[in-house]
Amino acid sequence: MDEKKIIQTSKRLSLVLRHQPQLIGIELDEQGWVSVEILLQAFCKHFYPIDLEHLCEVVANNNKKRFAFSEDTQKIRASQGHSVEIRLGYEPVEPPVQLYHGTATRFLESIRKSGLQKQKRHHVHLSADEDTARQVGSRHGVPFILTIKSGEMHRAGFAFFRSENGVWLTELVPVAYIIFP
Ligand code: HQG
Repeated sequence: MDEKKIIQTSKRLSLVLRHQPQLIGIELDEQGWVSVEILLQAFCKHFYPIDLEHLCEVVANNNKKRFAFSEDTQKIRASQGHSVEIRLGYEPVEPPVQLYHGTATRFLESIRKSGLQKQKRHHVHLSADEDTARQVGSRHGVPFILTIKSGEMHRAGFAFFRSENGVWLTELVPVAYIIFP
C-alpha cells in the first residue's frame, strides 16, 4: 500500500467529488453520486492512472471515511463536505445533548456576533467529541473548541443530520446555543 499515493488520490477525489467535478468533466447527480466507471476514466484522463483496486483502497483506508460506494457498488460519492449544490438525502436525527465545533481563535470575534455559519459548505460541521473538534480547528490556526447546546437546538426545531462518516451537520448555530469557555 503506497500511503503517499492514497493521500494524493484522496485529495483529488475531495476536489472533484465535493467542489469541482467539472475539472475532470464529470457530473454528480442530485445526491452527489457519479458512476465508478466514469469517475475512473475521467480521473485517469485528467490526473494520473488509477484502477478500481486503488480506488477501493482509498475509500476503505481513508482516515475520515470521506467517500462511500453506493449499495450496488456502481456509484461513488463524498459523504459530506460539498460546496457544489447537492442533496445528500440524510434523514434528520436527534443529536446528543452537546456537540463540539473546533475553530480558530481568530474567528471567535465574528462567531460571537453571527453564530456559526456554514460558509462555503452546505452545513456547519460539528463533532461528537472534543478531540476531533480540536483537529478540525487546528486546520485553521490556533484551535479553540466551542460547545454547542445541540439538544436545546433540536428541541427548538433545528434539524440535525449525521453523515455516513459520523460528522454532525446543521444549517447554522445561533450565538445563543454556543458555550464560549
Ligand atoms: C468558521 C474537514 C467567522 C468555522 C473537517 C470554520 C470537518 C466562522 C471555518 C469539515 C463563522 C469554515 C468542516 C463566523 C463559522 N465567522 N468564521 N460567523 N462561522 N466560521 O473548513 O468546520 O478533511 O468550511 O469555525 O474534519 O472547519 O474536509 O469548516 O473554522 O469535518 O473531510 O469558518 O472539513 O473534513 O471552515 O470543517 P470549513 P470546518 P475534511
